[in-house]
Amino acid sequence: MSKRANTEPSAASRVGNAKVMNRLELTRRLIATLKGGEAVIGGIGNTNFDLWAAGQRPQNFYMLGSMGLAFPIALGVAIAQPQRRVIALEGDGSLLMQLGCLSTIASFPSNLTLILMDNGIYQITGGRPTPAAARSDVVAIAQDCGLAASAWAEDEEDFVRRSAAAVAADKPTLIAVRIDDSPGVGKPVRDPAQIRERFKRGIGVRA
Ligand SMILES: Cc1ncc(C[n+]2csc(CCOP(=O)(O)OP(=O)(O)O)c2C)c(N)n1
Repeated sequence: MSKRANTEPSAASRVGNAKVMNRLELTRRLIATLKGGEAVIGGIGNTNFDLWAAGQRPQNFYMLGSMGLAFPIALGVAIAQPQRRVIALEGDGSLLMQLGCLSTIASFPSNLTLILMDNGIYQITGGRPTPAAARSDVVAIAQDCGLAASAWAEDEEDFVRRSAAAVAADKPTLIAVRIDDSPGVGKPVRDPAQIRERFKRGIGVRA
């Protein structure tokens, strides 16, 4: 594990006793709890790769290209389909690109759950620490933005419990997890039109 990842005391102190976990393991556990129709939006890079590796559901959307768009795209899906539960997976560096979306999301009565995979680094582009890594608590930020029930998951079982409760709730919530610096595993097809069309069929807006 890199010395810059979530092993430094400064990072540990801002997230309490949360265990350092593995993105793929958590993604698999999350997918295993789903009932079937939930839309799942993966962010650019590793969250996307591990979502692909956890099983290629037609209700999954794999963001390519720009950081920070998983949560905003998921908000759009949640607004368009209020009966559907929507879950978005994003990296901590990517969220920094669109931090304001948390306030926007909190202002909608929403069927949306946000999962924040926090390794403290921009893993996929070389592992540099994010500017927030040593000083900012993303759960405190989310709570102050209005996502009041947001929380750190302490371990894998706590993650499953908290994410299932958040998905079932009628308000948007962010669940953050500390993760290690493992790269994502899957290799999603890099064809935006194909990803879009499959997702549209998966959520019933394309025959
Ligand atoms: C707007 C934008 N800036 C920069 C990049 C290049 N880039 C792609 S992924 C990435 C790092 C992502 O970091 P994070 O979201 O923390 O995920 P991790 O790689 O740590 O899993 C960067 C800098 C990009 N794709 N889009």
